[in-house]
Amino acid sequence: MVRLNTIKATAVLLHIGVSTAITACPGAETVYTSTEGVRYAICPDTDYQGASLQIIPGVASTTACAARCEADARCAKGVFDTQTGDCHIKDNAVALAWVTNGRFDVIRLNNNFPEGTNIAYCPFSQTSYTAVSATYKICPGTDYKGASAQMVQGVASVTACAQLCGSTSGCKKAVYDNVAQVCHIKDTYNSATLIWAMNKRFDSITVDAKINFATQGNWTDIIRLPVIPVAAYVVPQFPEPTRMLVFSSWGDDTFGGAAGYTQFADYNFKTGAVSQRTVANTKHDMFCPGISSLADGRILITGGSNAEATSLYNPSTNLFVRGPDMKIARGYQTSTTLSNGKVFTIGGSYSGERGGKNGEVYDPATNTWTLLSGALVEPILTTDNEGIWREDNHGWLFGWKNGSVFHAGPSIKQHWYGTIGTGSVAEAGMRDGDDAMCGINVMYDATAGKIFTAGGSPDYTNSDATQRAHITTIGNPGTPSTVERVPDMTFPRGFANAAVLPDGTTLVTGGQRRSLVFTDTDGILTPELFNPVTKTWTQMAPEAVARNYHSVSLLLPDATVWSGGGGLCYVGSPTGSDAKCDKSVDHADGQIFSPPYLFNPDGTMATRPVISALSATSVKVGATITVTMSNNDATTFSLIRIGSATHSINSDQRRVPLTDITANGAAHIIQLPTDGGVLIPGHYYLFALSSNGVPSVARTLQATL
Ligand SMILES: *[C@@H]1O[C@H](CO)[C@@H](O)[C@H](O)[C@H]1NC(C)=O
Ligand SMILES: *[C@@H]1O[C@H](CO)[C@@H](O)[C@H](O)[C@H]1NC(C)=O
Ligand SMILES: [Cu+2]
Repeated sequence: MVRLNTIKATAVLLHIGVSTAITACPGAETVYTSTEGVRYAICPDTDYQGASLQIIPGVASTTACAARCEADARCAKGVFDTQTGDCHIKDNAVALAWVTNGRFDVIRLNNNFPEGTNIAYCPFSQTSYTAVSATYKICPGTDYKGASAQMVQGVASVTACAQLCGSTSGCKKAVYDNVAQVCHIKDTYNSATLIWAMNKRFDSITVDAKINFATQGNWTDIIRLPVIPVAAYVVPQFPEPTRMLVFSSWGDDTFGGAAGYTQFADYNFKTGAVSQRTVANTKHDMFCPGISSLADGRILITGGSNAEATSLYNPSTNLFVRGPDMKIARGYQTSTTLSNGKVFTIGGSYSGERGGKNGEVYDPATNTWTLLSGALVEPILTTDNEGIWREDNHGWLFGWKNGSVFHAGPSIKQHWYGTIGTGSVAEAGMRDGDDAMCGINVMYDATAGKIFTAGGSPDYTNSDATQRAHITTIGNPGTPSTVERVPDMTFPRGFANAAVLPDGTTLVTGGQRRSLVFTDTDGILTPELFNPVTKTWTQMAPEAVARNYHSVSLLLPDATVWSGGGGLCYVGSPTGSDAKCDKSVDHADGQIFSPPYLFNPDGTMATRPVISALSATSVKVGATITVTMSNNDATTFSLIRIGSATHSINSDQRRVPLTDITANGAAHIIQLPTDGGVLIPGHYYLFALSSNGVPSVARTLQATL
């Protein structure tokens, strides 16, 4: 490809009169739209001063100049000289000064999303091309970011590139570089990790494989938020939740230091409404906290960047109040709600002093923390190449019977904590041969004491992730755990997230082949669904955005799953510079996944069972409730505790299948579990499932002591 000489400045010497620097178009802008739907804004009587890539003489009009800009894959900006008919083609490489000047009209690429933005659907009109073995969809102005298996030089057109993909074994995706005339062939190994993004220089080529909704599910378009959802929780609400609160740190997309305030976004997943709020009154930078929902629905957020601080969010007032400081300052600790309604936390050497972060308990009744001298942290440390700073982070904790806590990982061994009196710790069993930091962990069947775990990596970062998965079964506190290795995931995943679904399957989203904080390298876009009955994994439809470090997932009341976040760069303090930050791995967004159970075999939406009434919305652990259906097709019921998530930890979520049911027509009389260690007090989604496994929309049920 011949590189064109850079041609100096647009008519700087020809200026007549005074030109004023501007940052927005002072007049009325018009829009030029190409046949494919690529949009350019045209601002009359203004000029971009600075180097042009090319000057095309004899162009008839401003729109004709816009069409020439569109035809040139390098062109992001153009200037039309109304006196000479010169059309100046410019890119984004040189800074241009935008000024008023009656002689010129300015043209700029102005699509819905800026260049570089990740996308889930082609924003332009696609064309189809049938090559040797398959039909390809060609989406102009977009790129698949990620490793190429092969780069072929001197390919004349995008269709020639599609043809090349068609004749290359394993090629499901390709990218054509219109400037360098290079065809990038993407292989099967990497295709689960390719990120689709706006980039005018390239055209993306994809095998036109129809998603089978009934087996792979379906993702919404990307939902964009004002802050990176590093942490998130669903706000308890009757008859069903409608909102999620998500938060980052003091910055929407940055952290560092202890700033004493936190950026939140309030996202209503029913209406799509999004708003931002800064929470400053608790003087708590809540980046890298523990999160636990209390029996009364308040959310306790502990430590993080202001490491001793705690904040309590009250869903009935939508306000935060400062809670009592923890006895030990912590960051990256896990907390979990107990059978007696108290909250246990342990670990967290990422913030505050390092090491010795033994357990302590919060009692909501007295609003106090009590240190447990016998709940030692030492036994649960991993062996991390960064040392103690990381070794007590993100414990996999599950509140269980009689105030106990089962520790399922990420260390090699599992443990029992006692939280009564001065506390205790005892070994429970052997999980695996390697530490699995930031692996997924979920109690998918509390009635049977079943915990599912998978992925993670031996060291916190810069460490190959594992594909291994296990089911741990626990009985009475203090008794040995039983660990069963189950089939591996297809993909190794560090920093993945898990959401247990009403039918007991677990959806694992995101994660990367090698854990490496603040990167999207080898981020796995293909989720996998684990079925604990058949012990099989099924690959789901790919999500659009890599969800690695600082991502979350949460089950929503309509039995869909929110998956979002990733990124958040360290800049030292609120005045720090983000010059060294890779903003392309910041994901202030999410997508919602509809699992296969929501679809009929033909891909249409399945008819859901409908819960028309609950005999009570707030009941004691062990009570009996009557659930009335507006249709009779409900055969099984389950409770899933409403979740909170950060750093692959969601200690609030647990599924409690309901097994003691007497059906009487549309009414189902359900006996709830009698042990608060199984039915941890708090707010649950109550789901009914039809005989073919279609879940209802949940009703909220509060379990109290
Ligand atoms: C799949 O999701 C897309 C994006 O939200 C939506 O337009 C489409 O209707 C969905 N398909 C089905 C069958 O639900
Ligand atoms: C409950 O735990 C306490 C202390 O951890 C112990 O003394 C007591 O025996 C346990 N009770 C039951 C019923 O297991
Ligand atoms: Cu973090």
